[in-house]
Amino acid sequence: MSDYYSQPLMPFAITFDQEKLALTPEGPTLTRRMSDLEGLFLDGDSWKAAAQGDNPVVYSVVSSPVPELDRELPQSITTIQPGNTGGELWMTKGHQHPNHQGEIYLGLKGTGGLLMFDGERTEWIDMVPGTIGYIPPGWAHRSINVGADPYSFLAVYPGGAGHDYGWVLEHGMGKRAFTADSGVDLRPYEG
Ligand code: M6P
Ligand code: ZN
Repeated sequence: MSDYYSQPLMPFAITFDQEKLALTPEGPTLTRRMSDLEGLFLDGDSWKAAAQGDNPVVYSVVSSPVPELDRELPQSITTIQPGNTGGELWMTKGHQHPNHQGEIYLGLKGTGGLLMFDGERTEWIDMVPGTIGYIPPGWAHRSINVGADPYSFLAVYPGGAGHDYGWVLEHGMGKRAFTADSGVDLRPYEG
């Protein structure tokens, strides 16, 4: 692996399989279970029961083999399962980019939301297949599945962007997304 990445990458094609929502060639994959989402759901008791119970997979991330290095442009597909914990819709951990670089998300399948927070303002973009959500520099971002089926999106981001998860634990995301009879109930963060 390290030898491979020590050479500049040559141009290459990546196959996007629309059925399997997979990228070939494949890079690293990431699976996040409920136990990986400590401190994120408002209802900590429900989170603990789920994490200590069947500890379901909440989301997974597959990627192409473009490395997370400065000036590279990695891509990944995240699939969030449908569900809620204490009424709060299943979501990614969410992160800030330490050097405030931008990112784009493209909705692929299912319905979701892109929640962004710059420390003061909160923005929400409804994500359906074909929606490009633009994450400007300095906005922390979290994705949420608002539907009854898995929600998948493609991300393209600067390789040196990094993932600051502590920022979200410290500052929150401005709002939380809960189940509602129709759509999503966005509530102020509190806790
Ligand atoms: C997208 C990208 C990735 C990110 C993933 C999961 O695919 O933004 O960089 O890792 O979503 O989100 P998180 O890292 O917040 O768990
Ligand atoms: Zn990001």
